[in-house]
Amino acid sequence: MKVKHNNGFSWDGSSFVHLNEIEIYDTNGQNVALDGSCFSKDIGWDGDPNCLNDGVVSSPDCFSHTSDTGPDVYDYCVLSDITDIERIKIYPWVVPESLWLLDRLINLTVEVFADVSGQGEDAIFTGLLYTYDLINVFNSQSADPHEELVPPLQGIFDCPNTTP
Ligand SMILES: [Ca+2]
Repeated sequence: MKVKHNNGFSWDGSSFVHLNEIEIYDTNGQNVALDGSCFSKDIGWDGDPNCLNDGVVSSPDCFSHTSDTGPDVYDYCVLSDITDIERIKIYPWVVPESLWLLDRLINLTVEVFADVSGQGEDAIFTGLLYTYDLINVFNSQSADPHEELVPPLQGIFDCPNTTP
């Protein structure tokens, strides 16, 4: 499950991806992201993608942060098992004294894939199952997490590689 910048507008060119937590719930209401592994395309500015699934949703000090900017940067989490995803909840990185940072996240796309190989900037995502945009959901006026209900995923795809 991948969060990236959309190819449309960005705030100022400093369009990093920086998030606080990604929760991925199965149909039993369990946050299975906690058992997965999370990554950033590349890492800068003291970012740590392990903060994306550490169960802490509001720490200004533990966050992901890409090194690159632009439409091709992303964070993603790989689940440890085949999962029926019911909903996804994304918490942006919020620094109370610097809410303007949230304006970098005004145009995101979320994608759910069946599989990923490689890692970080070499990750290759295959089998796109579901996608949605988060346009102006996160900004300096809106720091709340966003929850998306994911419809039952249908289609035919190869068995995923569940080894991060
Ligand atoms: Ca966290």
